Amino acid sequence: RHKFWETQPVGQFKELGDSSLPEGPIEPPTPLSEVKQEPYNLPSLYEWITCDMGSEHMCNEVYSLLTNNYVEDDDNMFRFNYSKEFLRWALHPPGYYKNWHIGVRVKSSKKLVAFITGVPARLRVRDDVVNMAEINFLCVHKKLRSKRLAPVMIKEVTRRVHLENIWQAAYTAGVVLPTPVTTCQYWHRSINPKKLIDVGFSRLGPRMTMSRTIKLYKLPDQTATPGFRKMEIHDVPAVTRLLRSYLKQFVVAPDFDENDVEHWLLPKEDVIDSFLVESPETHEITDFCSFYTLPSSILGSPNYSTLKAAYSYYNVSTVTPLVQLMNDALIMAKRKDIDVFNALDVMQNGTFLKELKFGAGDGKLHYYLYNYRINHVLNASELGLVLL
Ligand code: YNC
Ligand code: MG
Repeated sequence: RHKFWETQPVGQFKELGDSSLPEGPIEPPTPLSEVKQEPYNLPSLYEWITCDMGSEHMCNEVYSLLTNNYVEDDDNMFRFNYSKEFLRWALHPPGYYKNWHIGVRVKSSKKLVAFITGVPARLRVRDDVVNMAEINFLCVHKKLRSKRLAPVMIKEVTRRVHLENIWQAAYTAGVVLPTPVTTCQYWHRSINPKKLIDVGFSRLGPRMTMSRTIKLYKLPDQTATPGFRKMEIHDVPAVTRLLRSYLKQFVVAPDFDENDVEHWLLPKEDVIDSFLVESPETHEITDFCSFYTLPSSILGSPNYSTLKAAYSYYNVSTVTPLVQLMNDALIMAKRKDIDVFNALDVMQNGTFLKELKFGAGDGKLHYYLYNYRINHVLNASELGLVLL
């Protein structure tokens, strides 16, 4: 069934439910001298390149490959439109390796036709903190699909990760592969329902009029929580402590240090927004919320070309009720002209989704680990990880 994935060190479907297999790495590391030193072979018309995303020209090429060929919804109405600034942020975390940003181009024309990336991350699985790669942005040009290029891309990124003495990876996909660690569901909170209905993202509910729908999703102009403000650079130590202590409860979660928090959570215009609650009395940082901005191209609308979407990232509540904190996040998203606020049912998100009028989407997202076995499929609420 899975000619490629059956050959890889990942949990296989036939092992599901066999809890006699040990949790942890599936294969031991091999000596670095035994890692293949040359790139895998590509069909002869193509060549490998390393994509320097700091170069404006290269970043533009990657941006247009993804804008025209990356992930679409099941009905092909929307396609992710990661901005160039977002791509740079996603691919330049602390300690990143330039040669994990891999392109394939046509030798003769130099046209970029495929892409895959890895970035380093420390992930904790139960009590085990593991150096991993997070793999993302796998994309093959529409005209080159179903030619088994993807397995070569995956083997090449794996080789380059191994050369850095890293043997595990985490990734997400909309497709079912051997074997999900957990399967999550997307939930959507309409902020601009009129546009969402116009472009076919959502439909007018039964016995609902447009004006009743607009009223249903209306949000206050002002946030409710005293001491709610944008995160700033001097907040990095306090946010790191808050987040580290919060993420301990999940089975799989990132092991963020202050450098990671500065990179992944400090606000960056139209890429990542983060807010916190500073107690007006004690000046303690008690709560935190964040979302990233990832627009989608609208493929068939005469009226609009872009759907502005925000995605819930990491949120921590210790004093402010999570429902109130996330309602304040929705208000901030609305102020930024976001049309829809999306969230997965990971972490404690299940406790605010219905109350804040999120509706369940049809899209599923599967989380995977490479070369690390987990014996029981996790519940989404046991997952403390959001990948971009
Ligand atoms: C996918 N998304 O099952 P089998 S997510 C992984 N992730 O293999 P071909 C995928 N594998 O089943 P196409 C996959 N999609 O025969 C398909 N596959 O064993 C498997 N779409 O290859 C598939 N981006 O080249 C099959 O298929 C084999 O031409 C078929 O190319 C696939 O970034 C793709 O959805 C996805 O651009 C590139 O359809 C293409 O269709 C495309 O004939 C639109 O491939 C964009 C899209 C995927 C977004 C993502 C995460 C990727 C994770 C990759 C796995 C990483 C493993 C860990 C590596 C490091 C290890 C260390 C240490
Ligand atoms: Mg192919």
